[in-house]
Amino acid sequence: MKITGAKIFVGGPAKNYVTIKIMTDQGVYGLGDATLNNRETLPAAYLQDYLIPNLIGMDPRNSEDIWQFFYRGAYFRRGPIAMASFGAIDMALWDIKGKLANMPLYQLFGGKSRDGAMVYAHATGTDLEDLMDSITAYVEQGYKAVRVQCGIPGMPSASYAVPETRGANKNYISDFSGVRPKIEVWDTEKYLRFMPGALAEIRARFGPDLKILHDVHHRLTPREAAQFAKAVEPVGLYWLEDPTPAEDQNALRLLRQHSTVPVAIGEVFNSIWDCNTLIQEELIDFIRVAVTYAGGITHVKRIVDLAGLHHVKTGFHGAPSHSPISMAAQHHLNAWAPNFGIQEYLVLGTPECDALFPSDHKMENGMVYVSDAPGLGVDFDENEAEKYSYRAGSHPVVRLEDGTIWDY
Ligand code: KDG
Ligand code: MG
Repeated sequence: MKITGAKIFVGGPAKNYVTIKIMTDQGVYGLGDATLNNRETLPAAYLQDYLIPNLIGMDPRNSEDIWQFFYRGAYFRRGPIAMASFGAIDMALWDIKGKLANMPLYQLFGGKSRDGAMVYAHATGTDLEDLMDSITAYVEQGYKAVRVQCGIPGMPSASYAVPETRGANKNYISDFSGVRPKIEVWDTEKYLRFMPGALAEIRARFGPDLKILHDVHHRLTPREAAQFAKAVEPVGLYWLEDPTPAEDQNALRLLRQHSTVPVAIGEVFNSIWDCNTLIQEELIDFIRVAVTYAGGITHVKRIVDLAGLHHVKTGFHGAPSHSPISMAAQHHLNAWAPNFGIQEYLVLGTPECDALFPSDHKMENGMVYVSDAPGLGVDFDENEAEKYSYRAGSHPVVRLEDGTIWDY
């Protein structure tokens, strides 16, 4: 069996998805997602110029050898662009394998460990009451877990994932006005003064059962993160996400000495080498990698197994960054993983997105039910894809009030 060709598509509704379709001499094709927010043309070029010419003629069933060929053969290894590109090929090869076996991927991993996988939604508000309304709306839809982000009184501009106007939804993934970013202004002191009390009020309003998550988006120093974690301990958070910059893995030691709040990290990690110290030293409770940026199913499955040895659960990244193709790969991993924790979930659901990526993975009452269709269980409509093209976008850049650059 041989790979005969592959096509790349960049574009999508409200987002530039990078989709690969790998064709074979037996008519079976596989789909993969290489979307890398606001840098989408780079994995597309890596795939087109370097990886696809090598793929042609390879046996698609040898997904492990193909992964090793690209990873170890690259010499300059890792990094989000390369790993997103390898990840997309890997997903597509697993898709082909599942279709050949006539089985959904979770069966190839070892079968189901659960019927439905719990997901969390993103609640947000310009102020606490606006946020409470947003949480209420998700609770009424049956969500058991909600991430909460709130505007901070006196903060000079809206901060991460918080809209400028009440009741609005924030598209914090891409501002499509071009590659020059908007500037957001941040003030740690105001955040530290306000946020612990806000989280306590949310717990008081919604009671003990709601799983409350909060994302600091890498903005605190180790000492501030330890102070914050200690202050929010009585809230009983399900997790505290990215309290410190991801590069500084030592930062978590101080937090761990001062608090037992569960920590979730890893959405910007792209290999097992970024995770292994944090996992093996048991400095985190949830690993946030995504099949897209972390080398696909083959590599993420290794991370999940390592995590399982150290009481670390999965909490895969699922911001609208990822297309329904990589979300489908995660649905299969979530159905199987013995150490599954929770899934961030925001992608499916718009009619345009469903038309471009038809699938019967289902979301009900805050749970995802994986499809039983062979392979990934998601398709890609090339005619629909013609409606979309690449649009340049950017994430905001963050500065302190005096102009100093800070982490986004
Ligand atoms: O592109 C950046 C987003 O993926 C990120 O800001 C989302 O932090 C995020 C989250 O937890 O979903
Ligand atoms: Mg995050």
